[in-house]
Amino acid sequence: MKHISLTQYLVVKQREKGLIPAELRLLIEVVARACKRIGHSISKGALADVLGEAGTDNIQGESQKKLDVIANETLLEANEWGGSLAAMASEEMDEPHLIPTEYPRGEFLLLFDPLDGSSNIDVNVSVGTIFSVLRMPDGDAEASESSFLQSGERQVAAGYAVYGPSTQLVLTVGDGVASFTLDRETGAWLLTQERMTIPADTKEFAINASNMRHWEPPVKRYVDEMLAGKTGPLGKDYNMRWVASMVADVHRIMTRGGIFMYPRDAREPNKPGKLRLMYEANPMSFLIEQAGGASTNGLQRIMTVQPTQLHERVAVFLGSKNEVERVTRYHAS
Ligand code: P6P
Repeated sequence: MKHISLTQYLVVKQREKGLIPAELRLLIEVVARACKRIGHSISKGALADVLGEAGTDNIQGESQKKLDVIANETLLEANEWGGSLAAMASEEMDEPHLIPTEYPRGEFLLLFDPLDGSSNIDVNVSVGTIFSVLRMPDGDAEASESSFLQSGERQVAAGYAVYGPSTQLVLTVGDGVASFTLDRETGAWLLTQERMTIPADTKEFAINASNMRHWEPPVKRYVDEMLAGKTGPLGKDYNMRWVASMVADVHRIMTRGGIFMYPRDAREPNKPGKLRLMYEANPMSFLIEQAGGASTNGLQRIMTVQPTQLHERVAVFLGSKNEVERVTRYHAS
């Protein structure tokens, strides 16, 4: 079966649907190429000096893996000369990275978690790169943190690369979700699914159940009801998955449905959750909604949350629409 390339897919979106300007198409292609390089670094594993700790911490106070730093630098170097961007922001950097003055600046802002799930790297479990694209606000002469503080509804593109048994790129530019598989022989991203859709119902949930004693009542009620199975209030048996790599868990849901939850819990009650709004929850929410799913923080659509800080956290309930609506309803009552 002939698969079209990422470039051809994007040219069609640009030419036939006028959906994306050439600058955005170029940006997405460059990000996809950087993901290819990140995947290549990861695949070397212990054969190259890329595993283990970098010996530094990021803004979150989390120790950085060597590959966190490598992935971040790969994305910065790939994207700073192209002319599409005004600035970039990353989980691994305290402040936004302005495009150096020797390069032309463009109208887009790129945000990314360069290597999500990196604690899984040393045990060879799937990890990924998450990215989100916003426009520079009109009137901002130079990008600053405040330029990035836009709700998720203002994203013009979002996607992730998942470095698993196969390397895949999942992307939306606001016209549904397409997935591409890396052909390692030719280095091409080939379209392998034109339109990903998430079933409205599911029998599979994803949460770190070791935190059960810390959950808030609506989450406890919902998970207890699923655990009650066929004879319980939900009338069916559920299965559980938790990869502890958001990209891998979300990719499973994009592929076959399910609900992913990372709620606020009593371990750190002053924090709304663990995951980051701007470069984890928002891009994943854009993809999930474009595939017919739902994504809330328990109270509202994640993509309507108005950010106040670049690295702020948010509670996440995303996936099969009917299940997300249920657990969100439980928060309201
Ligand atoms: P826990 C990885 O560290 C991450 O940011 C997400 O990719 C993942 O879903 C979550 O944290 C796992 O958290 O508390 O289960 O280790």
